[in-house]
Amino acid sequence: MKIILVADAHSGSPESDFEDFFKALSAIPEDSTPVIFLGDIFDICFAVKNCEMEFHRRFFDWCRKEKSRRYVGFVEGNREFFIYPAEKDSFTVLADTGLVMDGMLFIHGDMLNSDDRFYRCLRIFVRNPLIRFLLSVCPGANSIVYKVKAALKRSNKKHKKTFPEGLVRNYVDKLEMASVQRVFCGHFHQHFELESAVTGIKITGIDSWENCRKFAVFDSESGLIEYKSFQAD
Ligand SMILES: [Mn+2]
Repeated sequence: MKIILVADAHSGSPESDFEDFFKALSAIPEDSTPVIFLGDIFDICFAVKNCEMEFHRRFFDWCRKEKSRRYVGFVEGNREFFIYPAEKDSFTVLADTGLVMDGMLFIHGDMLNSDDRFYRCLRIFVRNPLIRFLLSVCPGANSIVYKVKAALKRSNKKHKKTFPEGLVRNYVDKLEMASVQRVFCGHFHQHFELESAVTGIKITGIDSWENCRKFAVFDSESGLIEYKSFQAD
């Protein structure tokens, strides 16, 4: 079985506009190959009234249509808020932290870095029903959204300079999910593979669409990943 993995498009920012991403998405062959989104598909997305943009809706509509022919999974990234559970009808499976399919665990990857305390606090602060309610009733909500985005950028920059190999290794060494053999994540904007000597679990980091303009295709029979650019004929 093949699975298309899409990570970190960060679409909707000036550097990575949504139209380019949507073109690639629309060029995915019309078959039953599952597609799993590993988060940060949007540069920022609050799936709340007053904050939602037209292109967010176009993406959710595409997923809702596609889920009738294929499995469409979505794991929220650290730039995405309240998609879970609001958009659960748009996907086959929608997860806020991770989704499991056939012995594979799909996560965004933002929670691997246990050193990033500021981020962990911010995550708890922003992801709560009160904030969600305030955003939905406040007409100036978009300006708050951009403040959160700026704070995330500062925090991520500090922790993105070097790839935290030790932390990633530590995560798979300690992972206790009996059915899981392989883990896939985005977030680090680079391709990597690590195998735990303790649990034997392999973790694969998927390069970002923002960087490489390609989607990853995982072949579960060979265990290999190939990056492909999808373009309309
Ligand atoms: Mn991320």
